[in-house]
Amino acid sequence: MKIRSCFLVLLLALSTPLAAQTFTLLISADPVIADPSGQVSNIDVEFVSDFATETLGISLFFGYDPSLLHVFGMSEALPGSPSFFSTQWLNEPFTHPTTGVVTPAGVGLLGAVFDFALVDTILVTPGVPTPVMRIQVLGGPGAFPGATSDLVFANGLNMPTGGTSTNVVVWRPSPTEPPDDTSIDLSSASVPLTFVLPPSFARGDVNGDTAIQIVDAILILQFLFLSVPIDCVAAADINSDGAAGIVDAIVLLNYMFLSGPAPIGLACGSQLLHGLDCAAQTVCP
Ligand SMILES: [Ca+2]
Ligand SMILES: [Ca+2]
Repeated sequence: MKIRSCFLVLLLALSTPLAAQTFTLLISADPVIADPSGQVSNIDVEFVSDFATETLGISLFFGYDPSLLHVFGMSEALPGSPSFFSTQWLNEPFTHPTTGVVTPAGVGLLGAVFDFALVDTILVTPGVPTPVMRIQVLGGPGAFPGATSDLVFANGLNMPTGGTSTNVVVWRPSPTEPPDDTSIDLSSASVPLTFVLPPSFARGDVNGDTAIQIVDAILILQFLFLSVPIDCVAAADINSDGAAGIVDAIVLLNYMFLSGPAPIGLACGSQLLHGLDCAAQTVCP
């Protein structure tokens, strides 16, 4: 996940002064669960151009408060298949192995070049958002319900690869004209994140009816083998190993009929979600 210096070199090599154009970022975010071990929330990033263009590449940098927010993962959402795509993020400070330079935690980056041959580019229609990436986040160790924190796409962040950042889109008016890069309009590229209570659920009460009964074990098996949906997968993860599996149905049946161990975290409340889906159950057994 290490961005290569050749990408930045390419950006510079492609740079030829043209008339300034405007690219704007659109950012939408789910509320973040205020629990470091809670559910993954998504932040989606798109960019919009105010003119028709071939887009050749993009680099984006963002900053966040690592005490409130942890980046869990990043994925690309670009149309087509970029020749180069790289992401990096720092939830902890980073010490460069050779220079010893320490970069503070709380920065992330994305770099994409759509085609090094400059053939398969992205054609952008004015005003139509182009998806760029999805950032998956968790509440950081200091997050609490009601907290707010901004995710900011900013120039000038210190990068672990050295130097500072500039958010830029590389584009050209047509295949016969030279490429240029334009800094993205960052005036709206900050999004306030809100932190909410984790879903409340009880392992074993898969249907959320306040009782643990054989129907709950049956629901786990139907979910696994018949693709019958359940609202709270986390409640079906009886042994709290991060997945719903046949062992969970077995452990639950052992608990009910053979005095086996109770589901881990049986008491209703905020519990480890392991990133599993869960629509909050509002009732407890
Ligand atoms: Ca139940
Ligand atoms: Ca399990």
